[in-house]
Amino acid sequence: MNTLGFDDKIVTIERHIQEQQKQIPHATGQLTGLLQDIALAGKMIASRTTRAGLAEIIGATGETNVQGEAVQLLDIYAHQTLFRLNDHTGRLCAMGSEEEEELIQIPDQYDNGDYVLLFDPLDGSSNIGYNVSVGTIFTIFRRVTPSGPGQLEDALQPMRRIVAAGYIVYGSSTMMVYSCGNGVDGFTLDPSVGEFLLSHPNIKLPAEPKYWSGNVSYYPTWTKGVKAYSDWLVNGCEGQYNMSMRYIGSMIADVHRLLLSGGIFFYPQEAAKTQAKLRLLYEILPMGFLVRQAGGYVSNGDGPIWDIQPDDLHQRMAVYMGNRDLVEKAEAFIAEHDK
Ligand code: AHM
Ligand code: MG
Repeated sequence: MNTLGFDDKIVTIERHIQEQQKQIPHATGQLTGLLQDIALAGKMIASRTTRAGLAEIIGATGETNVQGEAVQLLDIYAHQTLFRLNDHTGRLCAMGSEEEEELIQIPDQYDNGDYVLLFDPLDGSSNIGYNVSVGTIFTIFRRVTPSGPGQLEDALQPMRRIVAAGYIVYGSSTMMVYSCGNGVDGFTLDPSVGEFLLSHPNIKLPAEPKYWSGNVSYYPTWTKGVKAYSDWLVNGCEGQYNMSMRYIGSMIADVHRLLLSGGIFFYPQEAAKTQAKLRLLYEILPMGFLVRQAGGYVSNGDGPIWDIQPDDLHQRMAVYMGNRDLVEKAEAFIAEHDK
């Protein structure tokens, strides 16, 4: 038994990505390089987040991003690291970032490639000041336009078209979790050698859910159906499940826990608003893809998100993800009270 707790072999993320690529039809090696560069970006960002308590690094820049939120210095560092590692490789035809309003084009001097990379450079960044886990979320699509600079339609694709998605969570340890559509695998960064090593192979949501996770301080703003669902959870699910409640307020950390413990993570729409908070492309599609790959179900409260066609880079949506029966229960309450 080695120190990571598995018996026979040590698998680096590089090796794992190469093996995954063999199973993807028409893969040329570009995807392998792209995922490896994302892992490298994760290591570079991790080295900064662990120093985030230092005065010169932490703190807001004084600017607001396109979502109207205060921009943290680490957000910018994470965004620029991802951009600068990927703009010149010839693998991408465009990028999209939660921190940028428009689709990001590949600079003219570099070649355009077959893929589009979308990322939330530092999810949960409002938590940095509290030393709470934050993370980078990414999605990779194959372009749909034939060649040249990427277009909006290359980025606006549904969950079912994702080629690869994942996240790097900067917590008590740094982990990269990703899927190319063949299950979900998790790697822990060994800082002494600077490598992500396979520590959580083939992650599946446990059948016995452990935690439900939603910000109940918004209860007064919710619809009757969401209130009824939340009441059902708070009151012990009529004895059907033995769950406790956890909510970090950093989606990446809440969904990471969900993947390992089972349960439900939900962020509903406020009754009076037309849009919810979480971003479809940058947060819901990639994290939902992983939950689905781990055996779960992802809904907007009305039905599956799997086929929903995004219509805007920064579109927001309600989301319920986790063990299928718990998500379907939410849908049932919403159907009963809100329709
Ligand atoms: P961010 O991308 O600006 O960090 O915002 C998204 C975060 C999610 O990580 C988290 O699930 C949510 O906002 C928490 O929101 P709230 O504080 O309203 O519960
Ligand atoms: Mg985010």
